Formats: sequence, C-alpha cells, structure tokens
Amino acid sequence: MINFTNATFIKSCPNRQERPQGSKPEVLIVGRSNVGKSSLINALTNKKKLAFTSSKPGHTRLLNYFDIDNQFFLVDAPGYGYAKGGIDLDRLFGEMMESYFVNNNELKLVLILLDARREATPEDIEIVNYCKENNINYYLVITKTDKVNQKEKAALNKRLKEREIPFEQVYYTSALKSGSLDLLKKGIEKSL
Ligand SMILES: Nc1nc2c(ncn2[C@@H]2O[C@H](COP(=O)(O)OP(=O)(O)OP(=O)(O)O)[C@@H](O)[C@H]2O)c(=O)[nH]1
Ligand SMILES: [Mg+2]
Repeated sequence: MINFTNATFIKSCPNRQERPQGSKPEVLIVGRSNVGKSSLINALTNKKKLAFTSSKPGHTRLLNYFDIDNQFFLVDAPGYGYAKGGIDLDRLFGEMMESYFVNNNELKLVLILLDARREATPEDIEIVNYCKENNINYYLVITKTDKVNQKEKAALNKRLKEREIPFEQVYYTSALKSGSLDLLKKGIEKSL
C-alpha cells in the first residue's frame, strides 16, 4: 500500500527536461484553472499546504513535482482556460505540455479533473482525445462534489451518461471529504 501522507515537494520546473533526478513513474494532474488540482494534491496527501491553492484562477504556473512515498511523482500542472493581464496562459500551458508529453516513458496516468458544476471545455476534450490517441491511461476525476445541488448533480450525470467526454474510469471527489478519495488512491496505485 502506498502511504500518500509520506509526501514531499521536490521542485517546480518550466519544462520536463528540468524534472527531478532519478526516474520514477509519474501521475499528471490537469484541468481548467480553479478546478481544484492543487487542492486534490493536498487532500490526497492530507497536508493542507503542500501545494499552493488559490480562489483566483491561474495560480499554478509551473510543473510542480511531488514525491509520494518514494513510489512515484505526482505532477501538478498549470490550469488552462484563463487569460490574465496579457499573459496567455493557454499558450504557456500548450508549450509546457507539449514538452511534457513528448518521449515521456515515465508517465503512467493522467488525472483529468472536471468541476462537478461545470461543463467540460474544448481543452478538456482535447486532452482526453490526445490521451486516447497516444494510448495514455487517464481517469476522469470529478471535483467539488460537496458543492453540487440536486439539479447540478442531475445535469452532471446526464453529461457523463451522454459521454460529453469519453471515459472508462470516473471518480467522484471532494477535497473536503477524505473518504471520497479512497477509490481514487486505489486506482492510482493500480496504474503504476
Ligand atoms: N468546496 C470545495 N472547494 C474546493 C474543492 N477543491 C478546490 N476547492 C476550491 O477551489 C479553489 C481553487 O482550488 P485550487 O486547488 O487552487 O485549483 P487549481 O486547479 O490548482 O487552480 P490553478 O492552479 O489556478 O489552475 C480554491 O478556492 C479551493 O479552496 C472541493 O473539493 N470543494
Ligand atoms: Mg493549482
């Protein structure tokens, strides 16, 4: 069993070439800005301030590598779908991600996060298609399930059922409820 609480921040890097020494399996977390990527890392590791979170979108700008129990790297990526003060985060994201995916033999799994209350964006769908085309294992992770009301829950279920976004594995999570992460932890462990 992987001990997710045995977690340390290793480094931030502008591209994968500058990743930490020593090859380990990698699990990448992606999703639109503010979907809850950094919060998910803190919830999985049970550490409130391991990854920086913010209510303002566009907080994470680099690839942040976290070591989990000496077993694998969890990689927090910048969000997409948000442009601020002339900085085109989508272009930054695109370039960083291109360099991330190319020749990456360590990448075992991509967690694609979707806010329970919102529709998938074209970028979400693009990443899913990219994973499918390149045979990269991915899970859909629904975030902020603590925030959905009945109507939003019904809309979410309808979208998933209609395959707004294609998936084989879906996990329902809330960073506020650690029990909601048990299945996801098992899924991550299985993918390594
Ligand atoms: N209620 C609730 N709020 C959440 C949850 N996950 C994240 N949040 C809140 O959503 C906001 C954004 O969370 P982050 O984890 O910083 O989001 P991010 O995807 O890392 O954002 P960027 O780094 O900007 O791309 C913060 O205010 C979090 O507290 C959740 O499961 N439930
Ligand atoms: Mg973040």
